[in-house]
Amino acid sequence: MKHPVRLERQNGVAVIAIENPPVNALSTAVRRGILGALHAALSDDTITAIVIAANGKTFPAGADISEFGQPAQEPSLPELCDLIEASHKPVLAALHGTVLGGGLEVAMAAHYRVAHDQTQLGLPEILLGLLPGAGGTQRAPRLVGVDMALDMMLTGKPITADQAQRIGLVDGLAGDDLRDVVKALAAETREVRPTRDQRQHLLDGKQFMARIAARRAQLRPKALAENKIVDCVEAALLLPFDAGRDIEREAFTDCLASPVSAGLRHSFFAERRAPKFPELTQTGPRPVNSGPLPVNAVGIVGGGLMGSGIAIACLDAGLPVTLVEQGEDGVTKALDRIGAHYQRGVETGRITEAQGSAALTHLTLTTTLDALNAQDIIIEALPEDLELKQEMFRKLGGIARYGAVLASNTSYQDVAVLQQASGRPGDVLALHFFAPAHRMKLVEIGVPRNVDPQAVVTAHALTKMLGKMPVRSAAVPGFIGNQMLVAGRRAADRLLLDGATPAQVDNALRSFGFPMGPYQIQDMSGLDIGWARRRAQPEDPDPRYLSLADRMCEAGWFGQKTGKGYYVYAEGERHGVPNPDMLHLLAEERRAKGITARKFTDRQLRDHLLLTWVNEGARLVGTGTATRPSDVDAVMVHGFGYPRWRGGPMLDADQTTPFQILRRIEILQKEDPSLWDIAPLLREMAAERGKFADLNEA
Ligand code: T1G
Repeated sequence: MKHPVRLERQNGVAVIAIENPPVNALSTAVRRGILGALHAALSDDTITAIVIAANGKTFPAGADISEFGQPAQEPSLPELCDLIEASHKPVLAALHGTVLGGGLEVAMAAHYRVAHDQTQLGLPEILLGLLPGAGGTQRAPRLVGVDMALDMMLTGKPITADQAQRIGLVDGLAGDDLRDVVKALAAETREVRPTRDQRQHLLDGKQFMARIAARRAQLRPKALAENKIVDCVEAALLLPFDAGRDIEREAFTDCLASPVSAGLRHSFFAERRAPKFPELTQTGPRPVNSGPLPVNAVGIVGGGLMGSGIAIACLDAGLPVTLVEQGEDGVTKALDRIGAHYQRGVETGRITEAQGSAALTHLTLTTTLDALNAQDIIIEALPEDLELKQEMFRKLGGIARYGAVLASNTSYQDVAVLQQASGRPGDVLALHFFAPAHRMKLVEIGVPRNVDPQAVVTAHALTKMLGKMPVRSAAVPGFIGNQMLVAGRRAADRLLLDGATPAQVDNALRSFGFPMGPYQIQDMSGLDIGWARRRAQPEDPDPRYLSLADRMCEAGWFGQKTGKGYYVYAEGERHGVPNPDMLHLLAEERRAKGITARKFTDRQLRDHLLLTWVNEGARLVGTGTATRPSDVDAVMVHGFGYPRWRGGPMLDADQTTPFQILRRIEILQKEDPSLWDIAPLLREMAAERGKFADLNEA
């Protein structure tokens, strides 16, 4: 492996050049390389100044997050930063790209900093449930003052090079000649300037402490990393540098050990692992007729809620869209929906008038399906009716250009039927967007067995162009997300049958961190949707099937849209109160089934659903529907509001251990055999004392 750090010497200046793509993360090898180069430069009498720079996309974008949780390796980043700062020769940092976290801490330990004018600089550790652990909490307030330091650390948001220069975080800016500018500056620099000795922002202790108190008052007491950040910045004022740095070290260790940080770090990697489809290593995207991109024009069939949302996502990515709707009325409704989105964007200042109109110039609305004869991908977004979709794919098969990809936005129809209808099965797959499609990052790509891998790569490329996170699923009805959802709902309904109420289940999941509970969500999306699907399928033979939702729909209670569902909603209200008539129907159903209601604690309700999701996730991974357990986590977090700082059900399972999970499910299975079909993979994991994380590198 090429050494990740090189030392170049020129005209008395030593350049320590880091090369550890893709983001020059400060791994153990990089830290050792920097240390070795630093020692060599310090002991070389011909060298009068040292430059730290990086090749490739960016100056280090942080510590190597993948090393956290492993035994610490010398030199630690804090030690390395202290050695850089203690250099008896001036050290200058040449900054470019996204200088984040530990990367910015290395820069702040240098004596001078010059940034390329397009550089972003930030301390985003809070997004990982951490804090800057390499001296950042002590050096940032010394360089930029208490307010800016706390802003950067508590929001995690980067600032521009201009802002950084204005607040004194960098001493100067440069263009593409950054490296030469910094080398020239180094050649004439003789003075060291240790950041730890900078005191200009610490002189007004009273004002500093007032700012600390004000910030502390805004924090939730349980927000560990946020409170620790304020404590460390307070120490920067009150204590000598080394004592403050020791407090920071302790605080960092506490945060690193917290479940919140474990969950956020898990999510960080899960979101980057999910888009790693096997097809990407096999082939490239489909050839296109015109344009430089894998997708240069998109066709959409259906301008309803989903079709319009998908159109907006494509228009926002600068892609021309041809949207086909039925009849002039359909076209008008679609245009109203899409136009209203851009109108709202202009009114709220999110976009300019010009941006709104530019996006709309890329939109062609038509009633003519033949207009879809040139696009690189066509996305069908019709209602969930198999015959309707089948007929559409039959038509598209004869209209779409040779090589175009045909994607269905279906939630749970059988993609194989659409492949067959199209007459070109190799071109057909599913692109399951989540509503609202222009905002939700998650897109499930449903991959049928006999689809052409190039078509998958083209669909994957489109999702990345839209700034989304593609997750691969076998093309089975419901893919990953809806199968997890249906399993959870089935388990929740069993809890209602046995004595819980919808409000109790909703409250239990909200206190776990979900924004909404399953029954609130069903009221919001409309109970009639699930009802229509159930009526299209054979009657559920399960004696413990809860027919409450069917009874409610028969009574015309569809949820928010009818003002009555699991909850009753006052006019225009989105928050309802439990529907007493629903509770009456529920009590009747229990009586009819001879069930005496029992009490559940929040914890019991929550654990019951968690165990259901883990078992279903294990089934989806075991059957190859999902590629890896962390994909199931990414879908639950980004599709259904599972708290991102918890990582997901499969991470939760690892923290309990699959062995324990199986034991607990076996107890529940005795009480309710038909609900618990234990996934073979879970049994395997338990028997081997393994962890689901062992399968994440798949
Ligand atoms: N460590 C290890 N791997 C990293 C990494 C990091 N810090 N940052 C990115 N990667 C990997 C990522 O997993 C992916 O891998 C590839 O790089 C491209 O990432 C002590 C404790 C820099 C803005 O939080 O915000 O320093 O998929 O897809 O969209 O105080 O990566 O190729 O195998 O995101 O161009 C603080 C996290 C760390 C920055 C680039 N730093 N990274 O975005 O690429 S903690 C961060 C990002 C720390 C110190 C503390 C983004 C990016 P793969 P990507 P991108």
